[in-house]
Amino acid sequence: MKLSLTLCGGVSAVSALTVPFTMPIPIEIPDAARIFQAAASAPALPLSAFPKFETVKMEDAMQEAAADNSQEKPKIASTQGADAGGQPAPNSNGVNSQNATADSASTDAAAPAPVTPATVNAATSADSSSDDNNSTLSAEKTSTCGTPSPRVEWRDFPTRSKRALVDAIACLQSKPPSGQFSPATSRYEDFVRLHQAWTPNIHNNDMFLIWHRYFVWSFEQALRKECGLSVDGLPYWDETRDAGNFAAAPLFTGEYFGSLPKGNGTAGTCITDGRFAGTTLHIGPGTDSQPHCLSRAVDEKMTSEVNKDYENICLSRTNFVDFARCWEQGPHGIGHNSVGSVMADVRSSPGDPVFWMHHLYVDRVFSAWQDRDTTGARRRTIEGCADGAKPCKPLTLKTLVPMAGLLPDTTVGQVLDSTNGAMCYSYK
Ligand SMILES: [Cu+2]
Repeated sequence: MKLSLTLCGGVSAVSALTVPFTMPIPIEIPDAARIFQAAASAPALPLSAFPKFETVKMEDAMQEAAADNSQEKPKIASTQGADAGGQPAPNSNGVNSQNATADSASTDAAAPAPVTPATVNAATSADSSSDDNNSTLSAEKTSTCGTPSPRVEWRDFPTRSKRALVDAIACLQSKPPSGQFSPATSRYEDFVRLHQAWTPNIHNNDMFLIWHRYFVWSFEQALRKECGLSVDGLPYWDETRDAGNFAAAPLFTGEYFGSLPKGNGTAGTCITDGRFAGTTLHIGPGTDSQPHCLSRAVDEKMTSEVNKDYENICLSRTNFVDFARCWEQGPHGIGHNSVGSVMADVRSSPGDPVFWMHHLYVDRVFSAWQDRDTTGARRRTIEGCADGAKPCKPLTLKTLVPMAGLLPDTTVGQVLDSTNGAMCYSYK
């Protein structure tokens, strides 16, 4: 089994999937232990207030890829991205060991909606009706959607569409929450809260790419249906074009996502320009929910690691599990951590709207990896684990991809091919 890699904290990379998809009650931190108090004007996050993304250095990823070619697979010796402030590095759940116990207890707790009994039953029946060897789509699934919605690089997205996009995101931030994702204070924060609550299920495991693909699609549908976004397609941000100088990337401007400043000592810098200037976030840091400003803290030395070489190392991996881990803990995680502050918060990073441009890029490369196999097999087959048991329950095309009501739950087989299933888009 390829996912036997042990990560820091001694937790198997797939053990995160042992927790069910339920909405945990937010962790209550006693007042005396609060890192900061809610203030009239929301403060920036101390950068030590949350666990960051777990990452792997490019040299280690390269070594592993090379070893794989020679049929030898050593463990990766070192990880980077340990928390600032001397905290322990996050374990595979993206939760540092200090609060891992409380966190998993919370995640296991049955919860306030949104996961309805119907959802849970759907999960059970979808899986139980599946043949565990069902890793290939049946022959009848050959039709494609109509005209796939085109996804293009940010620089190729029309100016008018860029404006419409940031307006629609701001619109979602101004809409009331559904009430299904307490303590979200806006419709936008419904998405942040779901990501925060389910982090152990959707990171550092084989569900990562698939779940986030459908999560981004769900967000897009909300922008369109609830905020009237009518642009053709969506943009992704090809971060490799700005490696080493993210701050100059054309989306970090006063017209769109605001600037990308360095941190402010041990805290992020509140964003005061762009469409999201002065935004107060209410989900995070980490598993908490305290008002804080939208903040960033770029590390350009780290952004230089989000480059084509690293992307190509991951793209060269020949099976899904190896590619997924390389990509998640490589440029995906490094991109998050290097934008910094809110974006570096594993749990609550969707609080920064640039999260979506980042994850569109993550999905773009996933799609490119799938297309590398010209037989289309990577759009029709899956492998890996659906839980953390040993031996694990195999991930199959019928494994549920739950979305807690943001969109109807679907299955892996409906998400693997973005032009044949639950979605309809393609990258240009
Ligand atoms: Cu995520």
